[in-house]
Amino acid sequence: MSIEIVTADITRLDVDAIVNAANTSLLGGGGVDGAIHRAAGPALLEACRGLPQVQPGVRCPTGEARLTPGFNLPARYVIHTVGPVWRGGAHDEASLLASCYQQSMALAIEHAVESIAFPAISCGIYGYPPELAAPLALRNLRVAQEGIAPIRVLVCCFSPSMASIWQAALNDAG
Ligand code: AR6
Repeated sequence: MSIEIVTADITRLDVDAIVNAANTSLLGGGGVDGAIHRAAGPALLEACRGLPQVQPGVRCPTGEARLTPGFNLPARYVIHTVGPVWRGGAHDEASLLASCYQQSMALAIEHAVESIAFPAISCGIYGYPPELAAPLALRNLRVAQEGIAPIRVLVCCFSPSMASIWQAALNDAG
């Protein structure tokens, strides 16, 4: 098992895949989504546009994941996932966030990814408390790594304060 917490701009990381905290349209937005689209270039938007809509305007329902090439990024792939909006915790937020990590890891394994970086999905604009998101994410990442060839998993935080919350959760998990 290998999980590391780093403080960095995820678009700069030299890994096989980076995960995008997207919205259901997959057509870009603010936060890490905006940064990934800017760094990958316009071909990423075209690739996302080409993904099938499961409902009008929805290319990836909340809790699911989709894979595209990374285009101008150092990463070969972008795995787009849509975290839940935090609405107090009684609206399935935890199981939807768990599903983001599970589905992203399943796609990574399917594509023989050897290293992958996750942002703190839902912990920005979507308002998920990071103290609750971190242990849940790490638990799911650990389970996803059981019984497979080792994958290097990074959680890429954008600020030292976010990284310290994730590092504490990693330390607590032993
Ligand atoms: N590298 C790593 N982490 C980053 C970067 C970066 N370049 N930029 C921001 N973060 P957010 P969400 C951190 O809001 O909460 C978009 O508009 C950020 O500080 O990007 O899942 C989508 O289109 C925070 O800790 O994602 C959706 O509409 C974490 O990434 C919505 O935001 C996630 O924050 C998704 O909201």
